Amino acid sequence: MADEAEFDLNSLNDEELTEQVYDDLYNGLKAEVEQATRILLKRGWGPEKVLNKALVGGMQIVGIDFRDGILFVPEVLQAANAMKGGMEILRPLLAETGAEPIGKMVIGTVKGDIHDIGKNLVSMMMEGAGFEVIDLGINNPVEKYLAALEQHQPDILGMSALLTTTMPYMKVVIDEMKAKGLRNKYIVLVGGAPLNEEFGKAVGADAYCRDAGIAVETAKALIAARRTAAAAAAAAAAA
Ligand code: B1M
Repeated sequence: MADEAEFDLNSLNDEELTEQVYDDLYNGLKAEVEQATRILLKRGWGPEKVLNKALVGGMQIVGIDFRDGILFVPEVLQAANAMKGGMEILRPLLAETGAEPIGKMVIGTVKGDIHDIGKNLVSMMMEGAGFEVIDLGINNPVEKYLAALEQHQPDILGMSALLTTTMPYMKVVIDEMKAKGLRNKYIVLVGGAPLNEEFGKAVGADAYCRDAGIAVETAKALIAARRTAAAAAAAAAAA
């Protein structure tokens, strides 16, 4: 059976194989998704291309059918598990920059929310861009975020939410940071499918990040701005 699948997948051209990944993700076939991921890499696709064209593309289809009541939670869980299989193969490749850490981020999905695929993707892309990432996982109450900030002293706090019912919890965390006088110590980035820029501003985040690539760009830009401002303040104090 495994041999048959191997033969079949290898015999497909890139376009057919991408379509096949969509089908295999849809059907929760983890081994096939992993195998196709390896084949695409072997054919010279970069890890980001495999991620975005094959895996994320396939998961979008799953999302549409979940929304429309064609797929249900057990099937979507299997699809998510298959996607994670592919992502695990890509993780070390995305992280392979060899660069010194350019900053540190604590990230987690907020309380009440167990979606973690997007957050994991952000973690991977941040690691790939040279950040050290401390991933708190899912369903994080405010206390856990605050404890992690104290323990790890990151540059950035990242929060993820995929539900309209859980995204307001980001404000709970930010308000608690304000109450404890911690808000300005950290850059706060938020993301997740139901959020938008307006929401990011309303909860008091530094930025909303539409996707993992934007999270990396935003993190780099805000860290650079913060370091420049700190250097200017230090120079002014010394003068
Ligand atoms: Co859920 N679910 N789900 N689900 N699920 C959604 C989010 C939903 C939109 C589906 C739908 O109806 N179309 C819907 C939410 C509706 C709403 O709130 N308006 C929904 C629902 C309703 C639910 C349940 C309530 C279903 C139920 O039980 N009846 C339930 C809730 C459970 C809970 O959390 N308490 C539930 C459960 C599940 C599963 C467990 C089955 C599974 C999660 C498995 C897992 O994550 N391990 C699941 C899945 C897989 C989805 C969909 C299909 C896919 C989400 C995903 O992984 N997308 C989703 C539909 C959809 O979004 N199309 C859906 C791929 C991922 C790469 O994208 O997460 O958006 P995304 O991440 C992006 C950006 O948003 C951004 O970058 C990422 C990468 O580019 N980003 C950040 C994300 N976090 C960031 C943090 C940052 C920066 C950027 O910080 C700096």
